[in-house]
Amino acid sequence: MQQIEELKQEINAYEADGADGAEAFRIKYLGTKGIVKNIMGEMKNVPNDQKKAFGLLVNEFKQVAETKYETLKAAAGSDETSASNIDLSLPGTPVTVGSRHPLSLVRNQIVTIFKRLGFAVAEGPEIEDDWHNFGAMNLPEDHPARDMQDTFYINQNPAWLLRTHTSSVQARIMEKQKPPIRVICPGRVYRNETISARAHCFFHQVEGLYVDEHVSFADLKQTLYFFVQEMFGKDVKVRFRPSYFPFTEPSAEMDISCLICGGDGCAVCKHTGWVEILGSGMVHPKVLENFGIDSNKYTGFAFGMGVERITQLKYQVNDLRLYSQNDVRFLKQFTGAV
Ligand code: 2NL
Repeated sequence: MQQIEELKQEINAYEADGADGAEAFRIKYLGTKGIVKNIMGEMKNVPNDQKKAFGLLVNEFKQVAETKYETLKAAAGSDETSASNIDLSLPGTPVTVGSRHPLSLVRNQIVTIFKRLGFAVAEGPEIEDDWHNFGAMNLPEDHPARDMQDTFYINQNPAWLLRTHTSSVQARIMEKQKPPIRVICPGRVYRNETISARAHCFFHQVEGLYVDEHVSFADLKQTLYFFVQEMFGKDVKVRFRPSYFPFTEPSAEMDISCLICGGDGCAVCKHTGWVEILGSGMVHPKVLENFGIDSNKYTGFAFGMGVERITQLKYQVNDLRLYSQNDVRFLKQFTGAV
């Protein structure tokens, strides 16, 4: 009984800060292993003639503890909402400022340059049918690109696939629109590759198409030369190498002089002084005829480039996986880039 009296005084003098302090009080005195429970357990040791008096005292003690707990809890609640406790002179909580993804930055730069040349921008579905992705583009039925090993087909309906290039978007434009057509199509494309530093199962492409009367290979060369000068600076040199695509004839790949060594030869250009940046060509007459465009009256050029590749050259990103790992240490390096 003497001890209970001391504990009561201890409770009255108890000071606690905030919700955590109130909770600590509850656990100490009112918890399942707390002091109140403990004292109640002492009842069995109290002589019979004193049990009644002890019981009254314990009940009173319990009430004192409960009242104190309610008081502490109320004080903690009002603490948090009370304006007088806010120190307005403290610095604010820092907000992490995000930045645009490097691929978005470079795609925007590419799009802006072609817009200035009068190109419209078009987007289309990432899930396509065989016709828009392959057939209309003059890829024969047995072309290796159509192979399961190279293209993702949709299990539920193998007539659908993930587009392997954004040519399917230009196909949808030519379906609806008659020449003149001047359009660029940025977007994500998919290829069934084993992921490594140099290959991924998806990448980002910008394709362009220009169809009108009298469009020539000279137009193609000058347009793409203008593009790389705007993108990489006036000092850049270009060269075209003959190539092959089923949807263009003739076809050419374009190289630019190596930005790292200025053409002297280094690891990036594999000591050739040149790096490949895009594929291009004159639109195959069959592709035009697939959309009812008279290939005797109209000609066109088309090109396609990988945004990852352009970004690699512009920002020296040497592992493709960095683009999709979402590592902020990588992404933060592009804060402030426009
Ligand atoms: C590439 C190379 C290329 C095209 C894409 C194209 C589109 C139409 C008609 C004809 Cl609608 N051609 N696109 C032409 C040549 C090359 O892409 O993307 N390399 C990464």
